[in-house]
Amino acid sequence: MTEVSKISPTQLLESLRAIVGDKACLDALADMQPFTTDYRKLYHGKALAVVLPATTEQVSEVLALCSRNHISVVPQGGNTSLMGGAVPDAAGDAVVLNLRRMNQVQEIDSVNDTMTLQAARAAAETAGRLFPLRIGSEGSCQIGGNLSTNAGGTAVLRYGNMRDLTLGIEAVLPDGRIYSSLRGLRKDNTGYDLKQLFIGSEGTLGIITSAVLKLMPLPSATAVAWVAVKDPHAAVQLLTEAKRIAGQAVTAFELISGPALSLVLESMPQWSAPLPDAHDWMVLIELSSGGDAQTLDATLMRILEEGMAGGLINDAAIAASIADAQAFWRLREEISDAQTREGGSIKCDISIPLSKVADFIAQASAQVLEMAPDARMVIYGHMGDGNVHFNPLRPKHASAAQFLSEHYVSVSRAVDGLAHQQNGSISAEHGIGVAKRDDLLLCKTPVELELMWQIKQALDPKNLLNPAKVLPAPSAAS
Ligand code: 2HG
Ligand code: ZN
Repeated sequence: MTEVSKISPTQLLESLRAIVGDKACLDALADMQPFTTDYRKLYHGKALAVVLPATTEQVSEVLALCSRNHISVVPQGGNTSLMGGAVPDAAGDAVVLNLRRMNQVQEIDSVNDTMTLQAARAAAETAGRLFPLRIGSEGSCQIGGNLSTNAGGTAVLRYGNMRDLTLGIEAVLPDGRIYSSLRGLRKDNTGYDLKQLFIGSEGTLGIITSAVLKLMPLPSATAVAWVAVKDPHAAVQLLTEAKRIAGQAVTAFELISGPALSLVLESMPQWSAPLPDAHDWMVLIELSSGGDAQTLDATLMRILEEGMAGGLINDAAIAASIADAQAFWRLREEISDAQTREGGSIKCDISIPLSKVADFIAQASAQVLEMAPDARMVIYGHMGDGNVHFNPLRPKHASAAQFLSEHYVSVSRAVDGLAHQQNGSISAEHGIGVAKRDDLLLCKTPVELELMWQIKQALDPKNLLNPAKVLPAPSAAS
């Protein structure tokens, strides 16, 4: 139970300003609004103040101050969470701590192949290295948010997610203490791997303020194709063939349903489809390597020819230039924002063992269409990881409010339930936030829930850091 704060709002503001400076502490409603509303405009919270510290020491002092006075803190990076994970609730008794000023690259070590934090891709490229995390919100999300949500995206197939790409972190604990493992070691078996507790914990255990990230060689050749496949089974078979032929060079393998592409083309009429005809299922394949472009082009051609010969592929377009490749990727990356603009999307972020993913899509689609026969089946995602964004969208004739009130609960329960039954996950890469919090009760065992609560209690005994996110209330389990 959180104790009631004894500090007055005026005293709190004065103390926060003494730590971060006047300009970095906002309390006017209009100034705070961008920080208290989530990216999809589904959650509208309130805050006592928004602070924007510039150093780890300032984060530590803010947390210590809030902890002493029993004030909750909601950490925030680029505020791009799709699950409402980075905004406060409507009670108005929390401080939002936004980390956007903490964006310095401290060091790039090109011998050890690591770099210390933020603006990672651009800084890595300047040093002739690749930081391989690739997600749609790249322009606005922040490395701290990527770490706290264990972000994935379109290149996990080749390079892994944030957990795989991180060698060390620095995090401020809820009481202001600072934990650090910024040593850049690739091997270190000295007890528990504490950094992995903070990565993916969505700011409920500590605030990540710095990180040592893995870098990769910058590829010298890239080959991209937009491919119409017979169905999701054929897509899985094509992926297996692609891996057999191209091995490690297979960098991305994204599934896109016909309705997903149509939605993008309707909202961006100036863009064109890569193939002349409409197709029910397509994949976007990217190969990359450190070798020469001709060899990689020939490898891609061989994958496509064998796929055609095997009856897996109906048609394909190969990107003839970097501009073509970017245009293909732009279509893929726009799907999420096109849904946000359209409104009325039921987001299920499923992962399933690859061997079962095509059957899952067929079964889940049949169930959803029985409940909502006119829904647009916006299904897409990172097929290579068995991660499907299964997002039924309102039919054009229904309003978002009408579609969601009628179908949100039953459709997401059915889709998530099917995924859970098949050993899948109900949140492969978007995290839990508030949107999926109570669904953890359905998919985690009592032992898993108990361990999570015990960890939260050990690190944040006053329950002040990003409260009511991720973990369902213990009482909800009984
Ligand atoms: C993507 O892969 C993102 O585009 C967003 O994970 C997915 O909006 C979504 O459901
Ligand atoms: Zn995704």
